[in-house]
Amino acid sequence: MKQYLDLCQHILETGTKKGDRTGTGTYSVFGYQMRFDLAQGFPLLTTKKTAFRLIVSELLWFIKGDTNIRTLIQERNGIWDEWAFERYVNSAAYTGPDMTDFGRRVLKDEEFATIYKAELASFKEKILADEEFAKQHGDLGPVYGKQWRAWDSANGVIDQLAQVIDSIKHNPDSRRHIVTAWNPAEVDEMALPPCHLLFQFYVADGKLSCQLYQRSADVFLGVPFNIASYALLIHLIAHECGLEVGEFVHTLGDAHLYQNHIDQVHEQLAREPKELPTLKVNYNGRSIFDLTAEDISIEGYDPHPRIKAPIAV
Ligand code: DHF
Ligand code: TMP
Repeated sequence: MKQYLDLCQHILETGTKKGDRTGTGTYSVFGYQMRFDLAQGFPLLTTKKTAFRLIVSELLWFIKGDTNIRTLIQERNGIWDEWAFERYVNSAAYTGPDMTDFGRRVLKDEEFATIYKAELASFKEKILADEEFAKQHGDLGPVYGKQWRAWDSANGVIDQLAQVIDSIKHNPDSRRHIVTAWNPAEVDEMALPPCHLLFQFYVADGKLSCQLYQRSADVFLGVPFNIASYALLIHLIAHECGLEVGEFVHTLGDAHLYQNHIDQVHEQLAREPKELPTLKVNYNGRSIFDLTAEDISIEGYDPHPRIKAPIAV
């Protein structure tokens, strides 16, 4: 995973100081590409323990076409909590303490952080306990799962994922193996417009490759998840189509390090990468649409310890 460390180094050396939507501030470069040969091992960071379990849970959630965080919370996956919570506190239904600008205030104001944590915990409890509440307030809008599996069009609902798998199987040479999550008609309804927004598959020499365009990349927190998630997706689709795995090509638009991640990045850069782990999937003749988290695991993963960092909301 030298590619990833090179990206961090590149941003530290050449990045421009740039403001951003969250008010955190970043160092940013525009346009960058990494390549991962999946035959060389599974690209899960070894220089920082990365929660593979959460990556699997999120990817299966996309694949099932789900957009509600209830499923994630049931799987003890909190990675989308803040974005559902933000919608809830901005809705008429919310009557609790003032949560304006909670993402920033939680970092600066300890008293507020306590109130916020309690409020978020009770929100999550309600999502779990009350199905009706979850339907209303647990949904992130028409995000990835919706666009991948049920893009609304004048000609009916389009299952892009099923279609692309079909086209890889039956017309491997095609240059149109594309899935896009960027639906301009619906972007405004999404809790967060898609960051990983368009991917294309490519078949050559019996191997399946995929290139992703990511418009915005939180290099310390988001990108390690994004790399492993798409690597896993390639493995699953390759198996489904009777192909070997090829390369993951990761193309980034605004690639940034948040200013409050810089110490953590230096700590990580000082570490020596270790051997990459191996992916194990128990397919048992099932399709990509029927796999569960228990079927997917990683072997030989011996990373350096986790490095914590605050997420910009
Ligand atoms: N916003 C921002 N600013 N950056 C993101 O990467 C991001 N990613 C989203 C939603 N919004 C985002 C969805 N993916 C974490 C990782 C990926 C992710 C959301 C959150 C994260 O917090 N990772 C931590 C903790 C993981 C854990 O709970 O163990 C990490 O250290 O990897
Ligand atoms: P933005 O919508 O203003 O670009 O903010 C989104 C932030 O989330 C940005 O820092 C990129 C980051 N992000 C990732 O890096 N990967 C992801 O998968 C997601 C959902 C977000």
